Amino acid sequence: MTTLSRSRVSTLALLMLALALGALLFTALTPGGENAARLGATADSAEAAAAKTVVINVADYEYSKKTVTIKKGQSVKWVNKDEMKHDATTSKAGGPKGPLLAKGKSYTWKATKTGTFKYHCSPHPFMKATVIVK
Ligand SMILES: [Cu+2]
Repeated sequence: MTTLSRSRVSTLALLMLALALGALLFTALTPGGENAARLGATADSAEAAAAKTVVINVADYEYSKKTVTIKKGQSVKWVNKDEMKHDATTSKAGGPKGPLLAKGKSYTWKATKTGTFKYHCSPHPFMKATVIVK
């Protein structure tokens, strides 16, 4: 073997190694075809669900959003950030009727009827807000 061909061989070997490493890295970093499709679908549906849910924080005896307008089929999620327990409830049929939430707990209500739902907090009737479902 001449010096030239030996160097050509080692260059080829290096290239092969680089390709193999690259392929390995690619495999490690990107999920396989079927998995990718499944992961994509999961991400999409999670995203769609998130887009359909309006989050209202309850803090300092207040609902963070006084009026929210959503479409039928969308959800509203109340998250209690207070040490005090709160809920979000209404006597109106089809409206939210959440349980008393301890700090960090949440209640999700899916709007199945159109209408204007004024709701309040049972132990603190001065806490009021409205969800409009169109
Ligand atoms: Cu309250």
